Amino acid sequence: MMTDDLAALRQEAEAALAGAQDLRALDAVRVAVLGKSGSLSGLLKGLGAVPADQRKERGAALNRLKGEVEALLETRKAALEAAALEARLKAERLDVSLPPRPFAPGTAAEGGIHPISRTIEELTAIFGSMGFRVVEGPDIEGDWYNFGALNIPDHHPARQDHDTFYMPGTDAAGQRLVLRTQTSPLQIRTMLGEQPPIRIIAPGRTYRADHDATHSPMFHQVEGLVIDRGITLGHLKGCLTDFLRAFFGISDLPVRFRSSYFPFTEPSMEVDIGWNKKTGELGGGGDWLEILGSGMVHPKVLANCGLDPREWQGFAFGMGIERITMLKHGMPDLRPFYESDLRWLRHWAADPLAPASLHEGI
Ligand code: 2NM
Repeated sequence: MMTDDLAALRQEAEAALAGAQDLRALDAVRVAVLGKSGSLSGLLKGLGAVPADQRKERGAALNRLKGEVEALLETRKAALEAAALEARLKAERLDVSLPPRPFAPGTAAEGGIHPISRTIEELTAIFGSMGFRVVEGPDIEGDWYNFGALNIPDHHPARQDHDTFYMPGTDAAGQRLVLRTQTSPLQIRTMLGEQPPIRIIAPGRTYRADHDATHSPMFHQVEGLVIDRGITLGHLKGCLTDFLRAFFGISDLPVRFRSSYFPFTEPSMEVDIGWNKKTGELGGGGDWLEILGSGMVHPKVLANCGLDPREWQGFAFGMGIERITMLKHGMPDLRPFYESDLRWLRHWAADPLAPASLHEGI
C-alpha cells in the first residue's frame, strides 16, 4: 500500500511530466525526481531512519514507485520525440522531383565547361563509340618523338626556331627538348609501347611560335591513329566522314577528300566539308572548307616504331580543336578562348550537369 507522501510524490511527478514540453524540460524532471538529490532519491536515503518493522514494505513501495516514474519518463520521452520529428517534417521541405539549377548564383554548379573542354568531351564520346581510347602525354617532348620519328627531315621548315619553341638542354637520350608542335608524339609513343591493333585519339595542348587573330602560340589539337592488318583508305574515309557528321550534327554534311602531302603519311588527304561561304552556314552551300589533315601512316614511320609495314597498316589524322569549335558554334574570334573574360565564358560555357553523349545527340 502506498503511503500518503509517496502518492503525493507520484502525483507531482505525473504533473511535472505532463507539463514538460520538450526533451530538455523532461530531463529536468528526471533529475528533480530520480537524480542524486532528487525527491525520490531523498526518500530512499531516508529509509534507514524508518522503524525496522515498516522498512521492508516502504522499501518495496519506493522501488515500485521508482520503476513507475521511469516508465512514465520513457513514455513521455517517446511522445516528445515523435512530436519533434513531426514538427521538422512539417517545417523542412525536400522536393526530390525538383530539377537542378546549374547556373543558380552562389551554388557549387555555377561554373560551366569551357568550349575547348566541351569539344574534347564530344570528340571522346564520338570516337569512343567507334572503339578509340584517349591517350595523354608530356607537353615537353624530345625532338625525335616530335619530328624525327615522324619522318620530318632535319631541314624541314617546321623544325626552324621561328616556328617551334625549343627548351634549353636535352633529355637523357640527348634529344633536344621542344614544346610539342602537334600531338603525334603520343602516336609514336603508343606504337613503340603497344602491339596492334591500336585505336587511339590524342587530344591536348600544342605550341607554335605564331600569334594573330587566327593563331595562338598555345592551341589544342586532336590526332587519331588506327593500326591493324588490312586497314585501307576506305576505313579512313568512313571513319572521318562519320565523325564529322556526328560532331557537326548534320547527317548529310558533304565531305570531300583531297590529295595532299605530309611527311608522315602516304598517301595524304586534306579533308573539306561543305558550307556556304557567304553566310558561314555549314552543309550543302556549294563551297568547301578545309577542316583536317589525314593519311595512311608512312611505312617509314611504322618502321621507326618497330612495326613491319608489310604486316601492319593504318591511318592517322589531325585537326585543330579551336577551329572546329569556332565553326560549330559560329564563333568569330580565336583570342577570347584564352582571355578568361567571364562574359564570354558565361555565354559559351556548356552545362556541367549534361555531359556530351551520343544518346541525346552531340
Ligand atoms: C595530321 C595529318 C595527317 C598523323 C600521323 C601520325 C603518325 F604518328 F601516325 F604518323 N600521327 N598523326 C597525322 C597525319 C596528323 O595532322 C594534321
